[in-house]
Amino acid sequence: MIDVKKLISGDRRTLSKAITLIESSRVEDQKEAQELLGKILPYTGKSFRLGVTGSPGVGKSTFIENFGLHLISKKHKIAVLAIDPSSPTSGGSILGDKTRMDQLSIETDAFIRPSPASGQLGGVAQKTREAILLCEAAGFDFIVIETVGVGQSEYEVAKMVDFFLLMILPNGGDELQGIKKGILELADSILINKADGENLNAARQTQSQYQSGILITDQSSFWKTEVLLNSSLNKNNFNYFYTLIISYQKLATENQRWNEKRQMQNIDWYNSLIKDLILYKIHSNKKLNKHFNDNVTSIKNSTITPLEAAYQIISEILNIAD
Ligand SMILES: Nc1nc2c(ncn2[C@@H]2O[C@H](COP(=O)(O)OP(=O)(O)OP(=O)(O)O)[C@@H](O)[C@H]2O)c(=O)[nH]1
Ligand SMILES: [Mg+2]
Repeated sequence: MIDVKKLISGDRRTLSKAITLIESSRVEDQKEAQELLGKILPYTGKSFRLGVTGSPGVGKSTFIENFGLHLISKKHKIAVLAIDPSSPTSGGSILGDKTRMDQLSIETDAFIRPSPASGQLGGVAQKTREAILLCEAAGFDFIVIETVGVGQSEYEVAKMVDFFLLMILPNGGDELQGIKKGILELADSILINKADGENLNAARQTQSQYQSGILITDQSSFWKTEVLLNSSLNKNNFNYFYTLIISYQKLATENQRWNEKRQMQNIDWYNSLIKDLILYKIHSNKKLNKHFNDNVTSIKNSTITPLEAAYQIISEILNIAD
């Protein structure tokens, strides 16, 4: 059993145990996890949720570590959740080592955790949403989610944060770095990283390329996406980004966008949970699962249309529920 009072008082061991509980796929644990989430809900929602994405090695962890230390100097408490979509079974072993963030992890006002890469329900990031809530209940007022720009995880992260930061290397356009068009549009800020030493000129060029790209795509909005240069070698750089995102929070709140965005994200989450739950129910029921697989074969053989196949499954679910 998780001690809710201890969790809310900010006890990090209890927070770790609570995250392990929500990650568990055992039915009893899931039930307890849902009860726990219900109890802590009133203590959630008061953080700044920041998502950071970018290709492997762009410098996300280094940036987050230094930015995190800056946040702590500003009296914030920071939780870092790292999603590694590349290792669905091991729970993030590839990022594991690199997310140590040695300096940040020894701070009492920091909590760092590789996030589960897979849950029974939903995509790679599903459980991360619940982990965010737990960290908030434990009093962390800045939640940073790191994800590599691989697969779908960056889209999922964009849908659960208040501010989405895309990190890019100097030189070599988006295609070379595997950056998807859609991701550029979701970014609230673009950071050209490693803007130091020999890279500085290339970084400035990349910055102006992206700036002109954004001018074309930008809609009239309360927020204009900025393209910034960063070098994590210079520790003085972090105050600018801090000021930027705090001003975002202020503007978004004044424009009613802050809450509106979160409400929409929650409704989106609710919708995707329903879809995931239905699929989960199908696969965890022997008879339904067989019917489902038989239909897959029939669809391949063109002996049934996908629509008819879906109707069959849904009416079988409804019959079971009666
Ligand atoms: N010159 C320079 N090197 C940097 C900078 N930021 C990070 N690095 C180096 O780049 C390498 C990768 O940094 P990470 O922070 O691990 O990158 P990451 O994006 O978290 O990598 P993954 O988690 O593997 O996707 C490390 O060797 C860092 O020391 C920077 O601003 N300038
Ligand atoms: Mg990293």
